[in-house]
Amino acid sequence: MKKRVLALLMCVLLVATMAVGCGEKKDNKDDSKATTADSSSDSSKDLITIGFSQVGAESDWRVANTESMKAALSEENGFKLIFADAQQKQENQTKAVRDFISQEVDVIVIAPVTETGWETVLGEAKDAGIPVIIVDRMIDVSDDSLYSCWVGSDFKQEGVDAANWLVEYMNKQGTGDAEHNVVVLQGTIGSSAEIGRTKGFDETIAGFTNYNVLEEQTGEFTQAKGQEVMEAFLKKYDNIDVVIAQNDNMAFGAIDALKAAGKTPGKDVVIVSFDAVKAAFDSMIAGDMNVSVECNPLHGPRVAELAKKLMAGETVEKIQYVEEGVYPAETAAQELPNRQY
Ligand code: GZL
Repeated sequence: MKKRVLALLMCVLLVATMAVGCGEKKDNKDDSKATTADSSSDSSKDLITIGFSQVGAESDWRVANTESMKAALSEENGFKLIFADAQQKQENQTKAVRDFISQEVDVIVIAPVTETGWETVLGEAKDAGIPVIIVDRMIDVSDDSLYSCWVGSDFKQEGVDAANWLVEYMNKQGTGDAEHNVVVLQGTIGSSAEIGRTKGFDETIAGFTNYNVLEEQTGEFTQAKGQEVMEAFLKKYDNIDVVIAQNDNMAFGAIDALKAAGKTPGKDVVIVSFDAVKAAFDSMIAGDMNVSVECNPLHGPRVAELAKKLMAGETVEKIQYVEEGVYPAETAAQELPNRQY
């Protein structure tokens, strides 16, 4: 009898021990889940989640812009970045913004491919209470409460600076009064960079009747398309002596087309470009390009600062221009070491 009682007691003891153990494991499991949740909720609580819709990777400028944004919107700087590359298609940006809204990000940042088509989706972001920062190119909306602020360049001024540099250069060459025949490789049609640079250049050069703009056509801001359009221009016109390329990558394509046609870019055909990326300085040092009008892509730190201010409930300045200059070939060698992109 005693043995049975003892055996029974042992069984009860064993079952009790197992129950407590599971409980502990469960509790531990719960605790571990709680710990993970706490730490992840702690970490997610601390980090500002940014949904960033980028135009694409079409140019050296864009690559530098993306690098600047990713470096500034890093975890060590207090951000969780969700990055979406639109591959130069606005429909991809609209989808990305809707994804950000469904993920309930804290701030949406958009580098818009083109200026129009933003009312609906930004209305959805506003209804969701998510602030929007526009960076680089601008958007054209009737209600500017759809975005909190914009950081970028004065594209029209860039176009004016290019025209003024060209006229001054030709005057210095002693051909200021001669007839000059200009072709323009435009950026993505409808993008602020294209709209501003075209308007600024065209309106300024129209004041000089000896400058004839033969044709303007988009090279989509890419080197390949820029070369293709320049080849077509060379088949159509035999008197081109100025090429305005609305970014350096299209200028590189135009330079290749001119050399293939037996021309000497930088000498018998003046090459005026925009962006002023490092490769443009190499091209100017090689004598292929005459000037590059800077377009500063280093928006990351400013966007990071703006996002933190918006999350802190501060109001921020609506329109914020970045600093830029004009870089002629004559100073390219001394400037190149200072270039950050
Ligand atoms: C300008 C930017 C333009 C660059 C191009 O701010 O939007 O897009 O000039 C880039 O190189 O593709």
